Order: sequence, then C-alpha cells, then structure tokens
Amino acid sequence: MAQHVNVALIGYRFMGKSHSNAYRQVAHFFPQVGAVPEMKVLCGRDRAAVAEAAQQLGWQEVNTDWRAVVRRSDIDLVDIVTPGNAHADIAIAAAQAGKHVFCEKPLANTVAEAERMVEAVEKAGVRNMVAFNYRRVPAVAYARQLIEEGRIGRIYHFRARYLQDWIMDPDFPLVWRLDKGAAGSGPMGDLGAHIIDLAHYLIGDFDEVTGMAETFIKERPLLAATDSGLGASGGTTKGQVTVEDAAAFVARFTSGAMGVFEVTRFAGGNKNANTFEINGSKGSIRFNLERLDELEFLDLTVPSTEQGFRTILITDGAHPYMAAWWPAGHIIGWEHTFTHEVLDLLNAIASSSAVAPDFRDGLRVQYVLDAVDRACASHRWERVTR
Ligand code: SOE
Repeated sequence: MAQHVNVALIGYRFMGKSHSNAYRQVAHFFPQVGAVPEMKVLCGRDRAAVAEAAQQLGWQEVNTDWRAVVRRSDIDLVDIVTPGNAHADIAIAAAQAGKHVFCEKPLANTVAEAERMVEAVEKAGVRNMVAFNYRRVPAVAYARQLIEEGRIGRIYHFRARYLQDWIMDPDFPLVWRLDKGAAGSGPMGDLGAHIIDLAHYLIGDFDEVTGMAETFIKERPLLAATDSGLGASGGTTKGQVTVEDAAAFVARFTSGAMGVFEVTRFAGGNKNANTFEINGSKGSIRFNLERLDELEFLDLTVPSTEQGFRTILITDGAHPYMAAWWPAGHIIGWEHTFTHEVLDLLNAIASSSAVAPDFRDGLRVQYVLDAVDRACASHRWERVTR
C-alpha cells in the first residue's frame, strides 16, 4: 500500500488553486506515485475566505495560524504559496518542525533569507523543492534530453523572454506584486526567476551579468483593503510603485555561452509569453509556453538541403511524463506542470531521495537576481556568486 503524505497548504489564491489541483490529480493519473497526498489543512489569514477556498479546492480543514499548522504532528509536508516576504519564516519553522517543504518561486525576497532557508532544510534533512514548474513542461524536459544526448552540440546562445501585459493601464492598482516589501522585486523575481532557473536546467551556471531595469508608471491607485489579486481595482489615492516594471540583462555562462534575457509586464498583447531559443553547433531549439505541447527542433547534422526547424508535437508516450495522460496527439496544459512537480516531490519523499529544483537551486537563482540588481545599479558587469 502506498504511503500517505499529509499536506498543509499555506496560502490559497492563484498558486493555491494550481497546487490544489495537482494534489487532487496526481494519484489518479500517476497511480504508481510513491506517496498519496492527503489534502489536510488549508491556511490563510481571512477565515471566511480560506473556508470558501477549502471547500472549492478540496481541503479537509482550515486554519488561520500557520505557526500552529507547521507544528502539527499529523502534517508531513508544508507547501508555501504566500507572497515572498512570508516564505523564509514559514519554511524555516516548518523545517525545524521536521516537515518536508515545498515553496513557490522566487524562493525568497533576498539572498540572506534564501541562505537561511537552505541552511534550515539541510540541517533538518527534510525534502525541499522550489516550484519552478516550467522545468516540468514535457517539451522543456524533452529539450533537456536532446541537449544531454548531444543533439544540440556546443551551446552558443540562450535567448529567453518572459513577457506579460497585465499592468499597462496606469490606473491598475498597487497590488502586492508591485510592492518591494511583499514581492521583493517586480518581473525580475516573478518572471525572471523562472527563465533563470530554465537557464540553469538547460545551459548551466552563470558567470557574470549586466542589465537595466525601468519603472514606467511610478505611482498607482492604492488598493481596496480586501482586494489583492491580479484583476484587482483601486481607489483615487495613489501610492509609490517600489519595483521595476521591466528589465533586461545579458549574461556570460561559465561554459562560455551567451545569454540574453528580457522580462516585462508592459509587452502589450503578451499575456504569458515565456519563450526561449537555444543555438548550438549541431542544432537549435525553440520553445513557447503559449504552445507548450510543441518543441521546434533544427538538426544541423542532416544535409543542408533538408535543414529547417520542424515542430514536434510533444504528446507521445515516450516523451517525459506523457504516458500517464492521454493517447498521442491529445494535448495537455499549464496546470499539468504542477501535477508533474508534485509527482516528483512525492516520489522523493517516499524514497528519501533528492529532488530538483531544491532550495539550493532556488538560492542559485537568487544569486543571479542579486547580481542583476547590482548591475542595474552600478551600470557594470557583476559576478554571480556561486
Ligand atoms: C504572475 O505574474 C504569474 O502568475 C507568475 O507569478 C507565475 O509564476 C507565472 O507562472 C505566471 O505569471
């Protein structure tokens, strides 16, 4: 009989919904999963709102005190989907209580917090994972397989962009994602963290970076007290935006490859355009999240008359994670990436083995974010701590 893992989810909005869906689906589609999640407790500050969410998302109990929840002897795994400024306290307390910890990205708002989090989970010897879900798009996992098999050859370029447009209206209110105290940074931490993690996964370590950031709309209407979501509305009094609206940076990897990165919430028409291209001596790869079932692949080893990008539909049973879903040709979506992460985390818990990306990988991303931040201020090249 499969082991059961009792989960406490701290936070319940956008990411709470995606993680809850993953816990509900995982054992149904991956019956061989090493441990079956029990959706024990949903935790949030507003009792009425958290109770409503628990009912909608399928949690057995609710609680408004995360400190009490992480100490409970019947909880095995603490999953953190709060804004970034709460990650460190919750993760460290959970690790000290001997719980496995799953944490949304970016791991923390500062390098110092992330270092303390790594120390806590490593000292406690608990499983720990950061929710960089885009590693678990089957097409992205397949891109890594192609790279590992040598099909791309020596990598020269990694070119990644993560573009959104949801705050272009100057009257869009000052939600927590625009507050440095709560979010740590703007699209650099929110979107840049994802593409930096993909760069680590696909290319390797960063050596040095230089970049620029801009805040186009410096003041915005303050938010009504109860409203904090992505589609929120504001009043007439204005407050200061304390994070960047957009940023771009270039990087040199330790392998000698070049990286070009862009993140913004002002790219009109781009809702969630997470794209990358890799160019190597033997081939190229292109990925676009808005068409996540496809991977474009160019093979430079075939005769030049036959060369050209071809689009591979990543729905074959032999593609990563796909055998569990539908017959070939039946596409999957964004939410499946969370089911895949939860699958790998539960397997790691059941077998006491390592899982990636762990908190140390989250810290590696934090070091890159910190170097970009320093470069934006100094207008120079900055070394990435490793
Ligand atoms: C909002 O900008 C957001 O939801 C991010 O926080 C997620 O990490 C990303 O996957 C989609 O956009």
